Amino acid sequence: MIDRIRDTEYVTVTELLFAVLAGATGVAGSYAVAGYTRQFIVAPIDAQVVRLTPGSIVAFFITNIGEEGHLLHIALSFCLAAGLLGAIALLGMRVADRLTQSTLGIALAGGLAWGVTAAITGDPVLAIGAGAPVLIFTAIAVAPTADTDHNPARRRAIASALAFVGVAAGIGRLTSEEPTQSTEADVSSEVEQQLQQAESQQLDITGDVPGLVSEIGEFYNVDIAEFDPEVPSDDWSMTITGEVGEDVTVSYDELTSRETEHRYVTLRCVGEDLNGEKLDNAVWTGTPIKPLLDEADPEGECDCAMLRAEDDYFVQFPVEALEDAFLAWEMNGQPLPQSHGHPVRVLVPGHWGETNVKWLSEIELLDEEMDGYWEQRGWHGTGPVNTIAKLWSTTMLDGGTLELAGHAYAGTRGIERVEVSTDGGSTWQDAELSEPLPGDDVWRQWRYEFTPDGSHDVVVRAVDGEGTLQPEERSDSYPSGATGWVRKTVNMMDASG
Ligand SMILES: Nc1nc2c(c(=O)[nH]1)N[C@H]1C(S)=C(S)[C@@H](COP(=O)(O)O)O[C@H]1N2
Ligand SMILES: [Mo]
Repeated sequence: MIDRIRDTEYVTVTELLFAVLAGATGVAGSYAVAGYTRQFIVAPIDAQVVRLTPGSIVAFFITNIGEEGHLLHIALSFCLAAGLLGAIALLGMRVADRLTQSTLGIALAGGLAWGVTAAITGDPVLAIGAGAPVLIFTAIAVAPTADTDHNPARRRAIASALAFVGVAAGIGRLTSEEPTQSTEADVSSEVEQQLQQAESQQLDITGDVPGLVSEIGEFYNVDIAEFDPEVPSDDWSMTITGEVGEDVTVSYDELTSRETEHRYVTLRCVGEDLNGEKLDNAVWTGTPIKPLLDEADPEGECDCAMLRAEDDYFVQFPVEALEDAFLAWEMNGQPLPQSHGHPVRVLVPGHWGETNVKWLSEIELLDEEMDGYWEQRGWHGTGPVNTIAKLWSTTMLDGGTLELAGHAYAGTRGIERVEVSTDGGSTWQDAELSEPLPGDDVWRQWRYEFTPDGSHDVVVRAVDGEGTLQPEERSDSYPSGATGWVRKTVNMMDASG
């Protein structure tokens, strides 16, 4: 009723409904053609949301919600994207109504939805994915049949919008999949040798524990942005600038033609839980950064460097730590995957994950210290890693014994010993350890088998290569990395996996 006696001044319920449908299908259409990439309309909006969220709020979410906090900004960004496209559709409907010019209104809505999406994603072709559904639903909305209550046409529109969103979500999933390297890149014989060495030194563990080299698809991932930068190798360059004798810029070709090394390097995130799984190891191919730094001739007052990346990430730490660092362009013999920093990332031996800048674009030598992205948010994660022994599996074996296993890591200090207690810490035994892999910054696997008798309070702890025992005192990961010994109560009956 309201619809029919309305004044053209006001937005009708029907129009609002169709605006919502246009917004939702526009986002879905964009996802279908672009996948979960930077060309998806939500991506640039999310980047703005992340940029504009004050650090104190981010720190609050990290401490109170943790990992799932990022779902909030993603959900908000989806709503903003749908709201933007919906508002554009509504504008088209109002123009159609006020000027009694349906075609003009429809074209305006479709054109604006396309244009705005193209402008913010930078991809005019894929922006059609957002523009087309907005145009179609604006057209349905201004058609004469749409404007009555309890209209089957309206119901049909809702049903088809839902169906469209469903199908588009399915297609978008397929579009999102990182192209699998169909032709495995030629793995150099040195990398092949290192992968084999890691495999041969692996302990014979029955439980589900990663090998000494993590699979690329299983290597953990921490990104400040929901959508990874896409940087073609040919477009990449990195500049060392600031307080230097001379700016030095290298292109990808120049970098990869320098002295090449293959190193085992382990990474661990300062934000992970004590027994968390943000700890992995790979064989990385790259070149030492020291010769490049020497060319630039750092002369800053504070001997500190600010590293910046294509995703606007930045982190600052002493030049001294940078001198031992490595610029990597391959991981386990494959080109660096997009999610791990393609085309070039930094690997800093023994320091927390956050210093290992992905998608590196600039190294600026500073005159005075400045906080990096995480330090602005209260973390202290640029220094050396804490010592940790993980208890990643407890497995009942056929013979009635219980197998305990995991990895231990202490950065450049190395791991000398892992000790296991099955009585809550009263007595300790040495675990079996994998032979150390060559390298300054590599984890070791450990394994311990015993015959359980009822319930056991299992505790594990490591001793680093300097003979220092992993501290017992417990603290949360925020702000300086979790400390304490991993403990777990195991019952003979329920131990598995
Ligand atoms: N450019 C950039 N580099 C980055 C990050 C990031 O968000 N952006 N995250 C850092 C953090 S907190 C960690 S723990 C490691 C994780 O590296 P990975 O995702 O390859 O495991 O990358 C570091 N380098
Ligand atoms: Mo991290």
